[in-house]
Amino acid sequence: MALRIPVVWSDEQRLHEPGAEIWIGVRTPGTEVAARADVIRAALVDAGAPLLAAQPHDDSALLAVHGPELLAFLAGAWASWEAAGLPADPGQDRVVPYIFPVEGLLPTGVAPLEPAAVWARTGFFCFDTMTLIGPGTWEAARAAADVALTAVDVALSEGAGVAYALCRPPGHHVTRSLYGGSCYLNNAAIAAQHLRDRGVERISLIDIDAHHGNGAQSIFWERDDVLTASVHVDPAAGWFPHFLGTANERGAGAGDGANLNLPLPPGSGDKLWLEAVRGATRASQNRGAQALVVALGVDAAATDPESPLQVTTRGYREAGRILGGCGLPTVVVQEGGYDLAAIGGLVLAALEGLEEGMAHA
Ligand code: SP5
Ligand code: ZN
Repeated sequence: MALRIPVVWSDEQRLHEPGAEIWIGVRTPGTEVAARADVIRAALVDAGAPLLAAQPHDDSALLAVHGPELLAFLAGAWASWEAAGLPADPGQDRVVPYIFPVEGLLPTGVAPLEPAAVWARTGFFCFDTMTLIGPGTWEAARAAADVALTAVDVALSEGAGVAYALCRPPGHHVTRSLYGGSCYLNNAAIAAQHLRDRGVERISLIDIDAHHGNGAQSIFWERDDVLTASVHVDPAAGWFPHFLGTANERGAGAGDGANLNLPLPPGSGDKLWLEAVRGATRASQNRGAQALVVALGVDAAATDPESPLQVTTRGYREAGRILGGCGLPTVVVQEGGYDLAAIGGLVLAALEGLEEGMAHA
């Protein structure tokens, strides 16, 4: 039977070419490549899924989640880098940071200067050295946000109830004011906020990428209208994003109790991972969620080069069933997943499971 979930896509997303990742000072090949989206799209189209073009949305939908300074930086970063001549001298063809305004550098009450030097500005907006900007990066990231926003509109439209946003570059590591982790705009958080702005009062954002969904956690930290839950390999065991993602982080103020982290030991397989997915789903039901955003990374798969989790294709199918079992309007947003030979089948399995789960809800 054909997959019925509409797949939202924009060709402009292919324009981002990371070129490389700078890891411990070494220039290694970029992992978040356009071919990722190509193989996922091919698998879904082969399975019969309808493909929809993203519709342009106003910047206001991005500004509801991100600071205007971050958006202005991202939109102009490549042009400034090029105008400063940096691709020729010293020969760096991507925008990359070198100094960061980390907390301990600044006396209490002293805010960092926004650097005047082009080469220092990147560290004001970016938290790692892995997430490079080239000529088409902004166009692609902006298109990915439109893909997520369009998926919300489709899911809320008569009859659909569900849509898959084939976003690339991914987004779940981006906070209100900082990008990183191969991500530039937080597509899933933008989708959740768009659901709120279209009148859905309580949302759950469940992140099953192998890495902690630190971006949405931070963006919705003090809010109780968007539950954020993340199932990920334990950062305390040595994994990205290293500095946060523990179970102690529960939200604050009005959002106290509205963030749920479910870190798993490296090597965890279907059993532990699916228990955590069930835990996130239960929490979402207990809080009375009326719509679901799923940040779907398929890098928890056993063959993925970027994570030590050992989830199978059957595991991803079952996760889809569990999430679909909520019977809520659902927007699935693509995050990580780097094994080009596997990710098409993994996303397809998750979406087939979701469709099954929704049918039985
Ligand atoms: C969206 C997403 O899945 N982002 C994950 C980014 C995690 N990157 C951390 C990379 C850690 C270093 N890995 C060494 C690979 C060298 N190319
Ligand atoms: Zn990931």
